Amino acid sequence: MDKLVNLTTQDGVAVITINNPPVNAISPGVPEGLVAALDAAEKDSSARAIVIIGGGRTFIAGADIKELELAASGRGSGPPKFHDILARIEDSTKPVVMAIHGTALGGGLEVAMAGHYRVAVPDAMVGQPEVNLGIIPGAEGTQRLPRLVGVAAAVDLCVSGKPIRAPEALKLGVIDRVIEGDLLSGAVAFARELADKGGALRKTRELSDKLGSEFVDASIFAAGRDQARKTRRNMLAPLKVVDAIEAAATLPFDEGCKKEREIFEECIASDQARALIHAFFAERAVAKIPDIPKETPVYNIRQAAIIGAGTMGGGIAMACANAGISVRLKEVEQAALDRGLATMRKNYENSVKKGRFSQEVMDQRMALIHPQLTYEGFDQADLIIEAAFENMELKQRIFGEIDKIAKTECLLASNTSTLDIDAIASVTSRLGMVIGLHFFSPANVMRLVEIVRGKATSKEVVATALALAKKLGKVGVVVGNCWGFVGNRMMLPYMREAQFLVEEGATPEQVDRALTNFGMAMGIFAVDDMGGIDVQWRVRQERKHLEKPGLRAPLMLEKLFHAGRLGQKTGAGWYRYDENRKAIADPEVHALIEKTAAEAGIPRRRLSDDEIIERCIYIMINEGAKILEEGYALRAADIDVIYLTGYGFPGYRGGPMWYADTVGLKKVRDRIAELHAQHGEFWEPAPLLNRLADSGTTFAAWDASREHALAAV
Ligand code: 3H9
Repeated sequence: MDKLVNLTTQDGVAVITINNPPVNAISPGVPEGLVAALDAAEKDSSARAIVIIGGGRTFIAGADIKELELAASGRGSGPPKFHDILARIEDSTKPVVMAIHGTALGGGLEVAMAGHYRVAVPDAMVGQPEVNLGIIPGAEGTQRLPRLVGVAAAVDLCVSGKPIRAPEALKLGVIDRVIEGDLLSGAVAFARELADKGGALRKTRELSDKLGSEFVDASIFAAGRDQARKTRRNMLAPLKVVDAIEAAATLPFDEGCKKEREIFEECIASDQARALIHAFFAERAVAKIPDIPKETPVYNIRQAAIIGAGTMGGGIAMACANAGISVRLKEVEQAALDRGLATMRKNYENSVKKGRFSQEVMDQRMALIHPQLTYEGFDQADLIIEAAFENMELKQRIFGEIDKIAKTECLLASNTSTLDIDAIASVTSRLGMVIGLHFFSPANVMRLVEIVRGKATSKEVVATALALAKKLGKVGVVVGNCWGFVGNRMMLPYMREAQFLVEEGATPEQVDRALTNFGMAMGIFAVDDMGGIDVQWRVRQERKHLEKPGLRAPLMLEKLFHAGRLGQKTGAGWYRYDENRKAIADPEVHALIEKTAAEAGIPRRRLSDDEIIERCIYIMINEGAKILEEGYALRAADIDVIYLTGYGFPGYRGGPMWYADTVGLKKVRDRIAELHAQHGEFWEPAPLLNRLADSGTTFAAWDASREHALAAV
């Protein structure tokens, strides 16, 4: 028998175990192994029932996404087909019980639903997350799930892609029993009960009582499509999955399956699926650092200490507390500490109100955060994170102080978003223990952490930072130490170009609309107003001496700053804000822009949305190419992950570098060259971009070729 699938017996029940680590994906060989095991189990007269279980840490986490990647890019022999194995399971003459621990996701849940019954441990998760990959369930999930849970719940689960825990799955009807204690023994006992009871086997495909009526379902499908449009803007799969579920409610099972397959094939052939599958693997590749092997020892982070209880410090404290890490939170003044705590409490209360977790959980988390005005207890901390104001002198002073207090094996991290981590480390006696941990606001929510590796940062410290990011539920991306690191370094030219666009004739709202239509979570001017015009202004002052004389400088930032329009916090910036912080286009700003442009002799014209997108996105891509070649990012895909998880770049476009590949690097470079001719130096094509465009290749291919070279480091 194939070693991917094993067959044993326990108490008169055949136990089929899938062993395809790490997550028991349905790779080639697994369906074949399952069929062989089922055949053998049925022939075995001593086995009265069958249990299918996952070996290792999980049940089945889905179809093998590597297979889907091949199918999406037109390689391989097309997307896998699971119909035969599903029918084989469902048509088994002996009761089949699926025993779920870990996750049953996507194809994993689809296999489970072909069983006659399902049991799960309390913390198991089940779901149809395919929309996150730009596809729909393609193994009859859209047909079986509504038969188990009803049309409304199926629409919700498939459109949101969110997995649910076993107790909720039980309530909905996805599973039949929650097993406390040993899963296999519980599943075997349940299978024996079923065999004792006898009678016809329950086949999911034959159920219909939850499929509803045409009249009721119509409003559910309409609401589902609304939900898809709102929560998954511009995406194909979340809308299409509703069509597939509609087929389940209106067509016989086999025809519904055919319809599902057509839609699945349409989705997997889309740019969106390719981009989202790229994003899936890119997110996992970032943790692989060529000179830092997986076995690198890491420091155990049990106690953290944070300096600064402002927006960043408070958010980081919450992120730590959410992961069960106790935190000392230091401020200089009681009032600031009180403000920080009040904000944290309010954030937690909102989560409790929304039902995300209970009051008890909130109390536990708040109890892990210890506010204080001194360095008391900092000598016990495993990690100290400085989250003070973005100022080198201040940061160096703090690092000088904590270096004296912290124990030798304590990591010293700065949450700086732009500053030189080596200069910060230089005031300490432990260069190897210093690292940048650039969290993004709100730090308790945003998934990205840029891990800034200084020239002396030790491998163990980098490995610890990566492990910590994972523990906090975040994505840590290791970046080099240059101004703004990767994310903000690319953001600077993006913001500058957006200002040039309004000086030349666009309005802030036109630019923002074009960007959000492109898929960005927020427009750049809305981002500016949220972060604070004063913050931008201060960054500019610090870098003014680096600006070449004679080069065009954006004009509006100064004007807004001196007009006291500092963004949301003053009720006005690029926009005006009402009492609910809703942005409203402001004729005063339009007038100020027109006056500024006239004074500077900048001719104004009508700009197309296409030009806005090209100038905002291509300028980032060009900077990204420079960053890559200079070695501040390891891979183009790392830059993508930074923009997808920290800057609201749309997942279905795969990140800026992937997007450049899909447009075609030659096309991108030629347009950049045109803009260079029109607008000068800022647009000089990056040498790497020139080379890749000339040789007709892609950033993805460059990553792949370098991956071999890096592996040899
Ligand atoms: C589907 O099922 C389509 C069907 O409807 C029908 C088709 C016809 N395949 O995330 P981790 C790898 S679509 C291949 O770090 P965690 C992953 O790349 C699929 N590989 O662990 C990584 O490899 P490496 C629907 C997979 O504990 C390693 O496993 N299912 C797959 O943080 C560890 O992953 C999903 O969308 C896969 N399906 O999280 C679930 N899954 O070590 C996708 C994982 O070489 N998976 N790998 O970098 C997940 O959400 C998480 O991996 C999971 C574990 C929650 C399971």
